Amino acid sequence: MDDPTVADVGDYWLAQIFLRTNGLCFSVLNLKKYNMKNIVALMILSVILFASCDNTPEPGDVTISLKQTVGDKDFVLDQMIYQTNAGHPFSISRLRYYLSDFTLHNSNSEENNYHKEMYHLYDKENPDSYQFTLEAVPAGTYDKITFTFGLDDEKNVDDGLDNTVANQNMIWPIPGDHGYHYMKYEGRYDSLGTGVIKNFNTHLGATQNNQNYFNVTIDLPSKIKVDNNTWNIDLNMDLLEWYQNPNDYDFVEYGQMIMMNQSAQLVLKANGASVFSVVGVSGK
Ligand SMILES: [Cu+2]
Repeated sequence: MDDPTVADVGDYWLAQIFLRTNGLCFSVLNLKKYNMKNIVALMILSVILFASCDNTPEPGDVTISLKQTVGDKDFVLDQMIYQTNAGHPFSISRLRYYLSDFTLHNSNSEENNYHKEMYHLYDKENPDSYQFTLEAVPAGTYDKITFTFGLDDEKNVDDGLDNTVANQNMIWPIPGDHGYHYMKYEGRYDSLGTGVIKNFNTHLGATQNNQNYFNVTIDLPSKIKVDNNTWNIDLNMDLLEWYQNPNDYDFVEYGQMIMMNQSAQLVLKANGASVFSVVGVSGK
């Protein structure tokens, strides 16, 4: 065999660069000669190997679908078919609420949690609001979610949200306060079933400088593995839970308007800890 020429040595290092660049995919390659023909063959081979070895996980989307129940009953408007522990049959005429700042917890490493600063307004009267999507969630395995019920104190200021009619309709009107309602949950109740019908307005928000939003963390019933795919999480609000566990909330005791009643806000906030659950996870 002839001594290596200068060109052959150059070819050798080119080959080395290819080998090292694509090193993950090469285990054994024994090249005797490093002429241009071999280099071309090596390039083609490396492309093939690289493509076949390249299964780097890709981001995906996670859709949150907002559901509601009332105890063991479906949520329907304007039917007096529900009853609180305090003894009042009731119907529901309106439901709007904000959820914000979702975190997906990565079961491999908490450092890789996905966190999105955002807000979403659910409105029973607007089916477009029944779901929203967290886009381009990094690849990973996620096993629980955290979110804020309502709006944190950074968002919950005057003009803190986009200037839409829907947000305008949620503005918190109490003089000296700022921001938006976290929730408008309204209806009628039949006082202790006596036939005396009155309104209730479960309007939650930050009143008199008290921040009443809270965070909720829920373990997913099954893990989601994001890799170039779309997942759906069904997130349920049990509307009856606002009025029980741990406190039996009595419409009569707190009256029709609770926007300036911090003790009512605290009772409802405590009950709010158990209103949310994940009732379904699907994807592939
Ligand atoms: Cu209000």
